[in-house]
Amino acid sequence: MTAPDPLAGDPEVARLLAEELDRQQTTLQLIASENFTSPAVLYATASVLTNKYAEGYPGRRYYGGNAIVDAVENLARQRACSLFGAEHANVQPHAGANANLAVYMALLDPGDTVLAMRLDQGGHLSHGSPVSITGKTYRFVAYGVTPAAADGTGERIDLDQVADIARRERPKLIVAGTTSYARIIDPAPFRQIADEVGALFMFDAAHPAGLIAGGAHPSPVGIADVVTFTTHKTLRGPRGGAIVCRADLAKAVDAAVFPGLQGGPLEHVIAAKAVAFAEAAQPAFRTYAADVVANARVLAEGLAGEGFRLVSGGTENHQVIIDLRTFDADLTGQSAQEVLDRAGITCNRNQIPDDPRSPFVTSGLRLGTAAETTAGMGPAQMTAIARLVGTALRAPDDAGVRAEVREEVQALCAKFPPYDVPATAASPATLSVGPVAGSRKGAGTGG
Ligand code: DSN
Repeated sequence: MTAPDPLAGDPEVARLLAEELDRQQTTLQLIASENFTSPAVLYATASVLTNKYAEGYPGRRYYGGNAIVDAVENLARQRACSLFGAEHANVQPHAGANANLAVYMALLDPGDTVLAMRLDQGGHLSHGSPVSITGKTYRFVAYGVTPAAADGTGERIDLDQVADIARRERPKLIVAGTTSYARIIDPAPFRQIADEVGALFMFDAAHPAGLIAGGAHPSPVGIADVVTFTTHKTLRGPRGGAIVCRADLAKAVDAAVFPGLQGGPLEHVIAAKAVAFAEAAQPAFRTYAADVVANARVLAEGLAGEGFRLVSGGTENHQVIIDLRTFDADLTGQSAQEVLDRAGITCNRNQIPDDPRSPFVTSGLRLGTAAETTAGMGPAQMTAIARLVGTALRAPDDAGVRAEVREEVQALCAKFPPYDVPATAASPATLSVGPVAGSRKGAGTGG
């Protein structure tokens, strides 16, 4: 007997969810900040915990009925600490930007100086962009990357610049962490610079959190004073943020998240975070993290072979950043993203270092391998994807070429669907509201 469809009474939402499931099953998901969660994570996210108000922290809530919620949040905190070897975890931030803002609020006074990476160099809006509350509240000064070099050794975080600016500006906080950067970030030199100038050190691990948990990248925990991360990118959990820090900073960090910035925590998402932390502690996740990086390397080689210039000459993480200008001087990131979207290849445009175009138009594209590695794709598929990207972008206005690419994409996705449900499932609710009907395919064997 099939379970009744909980959305049968709301065909409009049911149809939209089914369409989105179909989109994820039949097109390539190459947005570097996305992933496919396990059905267990989906199940927890859709659980009755969404009904519960729980302002406060375990043992200190402002509402009754929180004994079970306390156990859920304690479990998530313990699992986060154990996964990252941290002294304290706050799992309440609704997003990475909230986590970053909470750390600033915990450690700084308005107007204090912070040194972080500039947005167009690979940093994040919440690292002091003038359009963000972070840039409006604190005095951010910015570092960037070294100039591009023909041999691919440039476009790395310019640590000399970080040190020079730190000595000159004496920031209270130094931030390491990026949103569009394809290299390993070593936390050690940042620590050294922070110590030299008497600054605190925050590492924003939003992108590499899963690679760190899986042992593919060095961990900043224990080196940085505070580490923020998102749970939905390489870490493959529900959409959200988290903070781990030294025990002596716990009180300030917790107070900044609540009541400083947020109201009631999303305990259903916190339960899903707990599930994801446990999944990331499994040996299979180490294989997954290594496969994500290996796949990105193959994708980068393939794209270089198609004639694209890659920012920093390649990759050491899950991202590949393309500078489109030498491939086609007239092709913007915005139009390339649209062309690929129509061909069934989902990615996002991105500014490249010193981009002459605006953040809305851009000269770059950012691709990531975290999601399709989860779906089970490996090196052969990465080589095929690079070819398909090259083919589509060499003929951006050719509908025939686009249709051919789209057909090949569909065939590829049919072999590696992220979820084990028919591509035309009546309702994706069967994936998320128990009993869980779907399972996730692949799960990062890279095969
Ligand atoms: N969404 C993040 C990313 O795509 O990297 C930025 O906020």
